[in-house]
Amino acid sequence: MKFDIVTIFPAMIEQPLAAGILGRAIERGTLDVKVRDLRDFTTDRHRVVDDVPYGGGPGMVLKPEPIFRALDAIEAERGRPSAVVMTSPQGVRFTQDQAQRLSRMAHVVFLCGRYEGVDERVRARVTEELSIGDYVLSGGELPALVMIDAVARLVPGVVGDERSVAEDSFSRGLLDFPQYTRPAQLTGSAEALKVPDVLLSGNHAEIRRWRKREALSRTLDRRPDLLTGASLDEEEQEILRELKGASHGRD
Ligand code: J9Q
Repeated sequence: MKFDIVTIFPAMIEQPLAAGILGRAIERGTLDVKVRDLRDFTTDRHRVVDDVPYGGGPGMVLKPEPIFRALDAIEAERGRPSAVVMTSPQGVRFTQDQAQRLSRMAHVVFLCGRYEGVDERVRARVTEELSIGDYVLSGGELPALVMIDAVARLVPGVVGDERSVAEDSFSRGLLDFPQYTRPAQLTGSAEALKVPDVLLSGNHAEIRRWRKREALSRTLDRRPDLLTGASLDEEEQEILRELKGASHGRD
């Protein structure tokens, strides 16, 4: 899958993408990522990318022409992209479903907005505006990285073990069950820090059922909103009924 990212802070994108799972996928060629410095698409001596807002007010607004030239260059060099995403607080919320949808595309361009704003005429070249949540940020670089990470993980071959993608918490619609690794008992520690016996039992049917119960119990407790959209099998529905029954009068 191809990604192009248009930004005034290329280092903010390049360094994080070079690390970890995505970095390896880029090395292997499974992902083809090009970071574009918006200043390279200016034509004036001072490489100016922003200007004061018409009508007055504080802050600077990203100028349209460098952005148009960057998008034209991307299309000339790499072909017509499947989507041009602008990261913006005014966007539709980016969710796992949005990540799934974008991961099926061949080529996605990310335009990193600025806190102060982007000239409205840029929206004519943008196919979608996406937000990662309701908080004030200085720019769209971190949101673009969040989206690229979530999308790229879903591209076949990016994550080594396909099972971790399929079983991933938000793909399943539930929160994760608790995980433990060795040692089974922390020396000198209380009972509470012991790994649950069921996980050491070797009884895989019991382990599966315990994990389902823990995932459902956590989700019911912390994110009951997720249960509306989760697709639960027969066993999970039964466990959930038990958990709901047991919780009556205790909330
Ligand atoms: C560009 N706050 O915030 C949440 N999702 C995207 C953003 C954002 C921001 C400022 C500039 C994007």
